[in-house]
Amino acid sequence: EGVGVQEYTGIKLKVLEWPEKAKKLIPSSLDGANVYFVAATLRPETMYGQTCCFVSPKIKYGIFKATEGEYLFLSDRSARNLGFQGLFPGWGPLEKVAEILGSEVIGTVINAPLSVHKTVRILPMETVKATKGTGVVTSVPSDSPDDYATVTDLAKKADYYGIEKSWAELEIIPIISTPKYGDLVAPTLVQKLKINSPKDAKLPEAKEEAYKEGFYHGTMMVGEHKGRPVSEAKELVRESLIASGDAFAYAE
Ligand code: A2H
Repeated sequence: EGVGVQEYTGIKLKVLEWPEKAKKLIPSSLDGANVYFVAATLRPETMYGQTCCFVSPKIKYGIFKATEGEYLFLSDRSARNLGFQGLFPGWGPLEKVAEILGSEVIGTVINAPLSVHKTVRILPMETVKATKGTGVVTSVPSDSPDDYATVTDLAKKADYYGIEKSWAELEIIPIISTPKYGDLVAPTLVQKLKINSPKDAKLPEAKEEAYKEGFYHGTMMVGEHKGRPVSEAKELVRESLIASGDAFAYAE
């Protein structure tokens, strides 16, 4: 990290319904416009398995104008970065139209592109870093140990987190099959390494192992590229998400 450039995919999750607490923070100029949470991912081929989308309750986010009638929910830091990549009209930081704390958008109903679960919720993740990506992380608990550890914890302590338990318990669908860890890589690794919290020190190791096994030895189990190696499907899924307008490529 800190060396070289990461090629991220920004996944656009369209807002279908804001929670009551967020409604009063959204300016009326956005009535009728589309607002998207932008999740930064390095694994676009896993988007079939999204079950929710995370923000940090403590991070300050903004809603920024991308084009006419299209607005993006992301961190201030990423709005500054994205404004210089020629993705949207104009040059320079995107125009901010609202300021919102992550905790205020928990429960937002959004559309998850490509996912078997079309409609998911925004949920809290305390380990989201303000210094990386967009500060929004879409959750794929089948293949990301961090995401699996977080949804497990959210379901266990739903009251503490102020969410409905059912929001964190969408079915975890197998999307990638591997020789070593079967077709649910993240849950298998989390159990094997006896990880029992989203802050467990063994998570980086699990994440590294899940990534290697999935990318080099995984086979797609769903979607247009079912049966193809993950190493080939990754770029193809990314291109089709971009072509359909559900994602954009960016660097940081
Ligand atoms: B990945 P790297 Cl299925 N804070 O997407 C914490 N984590 C963040 C983040 C932030 N601000 N921004 C992005 N991320 C996550 C999918 C996925 C990811 C799977 C498996 C592994 C995986 C679904 N979540 O990441 O430190 C995002 O989660 C492990 C490589 O720059 C993003 O890709 O390598 C990844 O971390 C980028 O982390």
